Amino acid sequence: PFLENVIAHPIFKAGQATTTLIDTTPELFTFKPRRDRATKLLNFLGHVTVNGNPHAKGFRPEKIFLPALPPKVETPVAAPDGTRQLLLKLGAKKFAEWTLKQKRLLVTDTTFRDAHQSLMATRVRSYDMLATATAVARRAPDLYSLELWGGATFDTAMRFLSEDPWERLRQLRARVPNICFQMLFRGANAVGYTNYPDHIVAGFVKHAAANGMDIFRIFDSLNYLPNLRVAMESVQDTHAVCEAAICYTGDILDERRDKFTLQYYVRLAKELEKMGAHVLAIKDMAGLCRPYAAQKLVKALKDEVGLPIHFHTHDTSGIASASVLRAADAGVDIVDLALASMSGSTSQPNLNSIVAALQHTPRDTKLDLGALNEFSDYWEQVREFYRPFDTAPKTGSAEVYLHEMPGGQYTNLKEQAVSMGVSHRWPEIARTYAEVNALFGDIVKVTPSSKVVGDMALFLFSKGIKPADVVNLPAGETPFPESVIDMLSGGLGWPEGGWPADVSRAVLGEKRHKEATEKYKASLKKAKASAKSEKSDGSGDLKKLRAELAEKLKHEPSDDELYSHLMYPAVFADFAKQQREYGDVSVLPTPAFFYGLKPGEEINVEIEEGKTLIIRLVSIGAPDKDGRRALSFELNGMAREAFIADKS
Ligand code: PYR
Repeated sequence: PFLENVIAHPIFKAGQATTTLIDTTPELFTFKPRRDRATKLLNFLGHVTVNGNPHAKGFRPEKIFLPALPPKVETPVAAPDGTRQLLLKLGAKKFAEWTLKQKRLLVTDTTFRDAHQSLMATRVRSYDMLATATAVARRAPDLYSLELWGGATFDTAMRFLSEDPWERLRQLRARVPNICFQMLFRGANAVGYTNYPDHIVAGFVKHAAANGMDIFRIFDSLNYLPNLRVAMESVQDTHAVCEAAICYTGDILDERRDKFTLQYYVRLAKELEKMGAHVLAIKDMAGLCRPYAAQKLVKALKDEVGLPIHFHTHDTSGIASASVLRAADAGVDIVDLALASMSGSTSQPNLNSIVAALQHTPRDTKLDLGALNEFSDYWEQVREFYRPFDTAPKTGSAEVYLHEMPGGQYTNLKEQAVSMGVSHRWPEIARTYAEVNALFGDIVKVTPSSKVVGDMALFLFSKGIKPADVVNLPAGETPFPESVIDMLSGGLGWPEGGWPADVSRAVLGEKRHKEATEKYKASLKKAKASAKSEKSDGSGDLKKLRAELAEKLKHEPSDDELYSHLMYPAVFADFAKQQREYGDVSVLPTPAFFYGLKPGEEINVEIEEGKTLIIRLVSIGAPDKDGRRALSFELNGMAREAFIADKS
């Protein structure tokens, strides 16, 4: 440490050190305690063991979890080439043509992203994905893609798991060199909840593609297409596939619902084709696309649009597999499915069973069912670790056709109801959600518009205001949630036909309502006038933002840090602090991360390739007079202690 201090000293650095430096510079003898990685991890484990992980909702399991056994890999067999090599060889356009020519039904496995976003509030850690990733690359190389990033994963990785989302992407890429990686991208909202300036969206896309992302599914939460343009063009500037989505809501078979008709979706799809999409996604985020509607929609789109079609749905109703099979019959090219033990309910339909259903038929997926079943066995064990978050409904329910809530929102809103102490009134809340949708003029509901509907529903519910009565409230005088005010002011873009005037007036007040109406009219003109976005390069602004962040971090930020900060400034700041304090906690096994260790429990922690710590908790001491407990550990057989303030 003394030499480190000398070397780090400004006088030494400036090459002006003489032998008197030591005598004249007493601070050289103050040593920062060396907090190596192991010490930091022991402190983290100590804190969680004594006080619980603040993100584990107070759940303290009695048992010691056995590690989940990852699926077998026949080493050293290298991963065979897959869609990633094909994409890199052909380029996105030709890759899309290849996609179109495949007879087999192509499959995206959503286990690493939407499945856990929709079942377990997006809590699955990199650790559990990495443990099976090598097997996936070798034993399911015929998957079309792995959806593993974007959506809510970016935020929750930092916020609840103390993990760097960029590291997750790179580590998975290193283990899966052969299957295309796919992410969900919220158009102008990127991976956040608000609209970002064009150059931030463009910079984010470029950085993600450079770190291994291959397919970007881009959507807008109101199907407001101008919001897709910058992201779509940015993806087109990389090697990656630009998959543009139409978000599906309503029911095209119901003639009384004349807003979201077959013609509406076909028109959007044609627009997206013109905007340069390589692939078209049907994003049925709530699982509303019933089997015969799926068939009709896919057939119409296959007839009218020349792009490969990728069908995404959720099994909230319990019959989404039927929709997948009908879509397959109608010629859909790719479908999203989740491994058996991570499927069903608000997640995607069952990948393993669909593979089995299509065996020996013209749309046989050619995937290895035995391997998929082993993967599913692995996730069945892993899912146990996430019990406190695993709150999805146990069975399918036709209630979804009433409330139209996205799979990813359902468990979240229910959690909010629990925290407000009104979970027993869930059916009323679900009904209020549906009524708020009607109040807003029947809109597409997906992040972030779905969150606004949820915010409004909880607000009205807690105030005892009926949604239908909102238009009778004095204009602009009720303290509606900020998200509602922003959305009706055009902050997210515009729904088909704009917002209902009476609702806009009641929420915004007369003056702001008039301004919003003008803004809406201008947007209609602009949408017609501009064929291409007028994307500024924004490099000056990024430079400034970078400098501001450098000031905060006290070092030059990397691109990872810059984009994490730009998306979630407060969350990123907390995450960076946590990292300084405890280091990289993503290396810990999941039960240890959430629940700490029990006396006698031992874990292996690989802190880098080939460097493993064996950590054993020996005992937990009684609190001393200051309320601190001494925890005795063995670290690779050597005794170590950590002193932890007991706040429990
Ligand atoms: C998301 O934006 O996170 C969705 O899953 C729709």
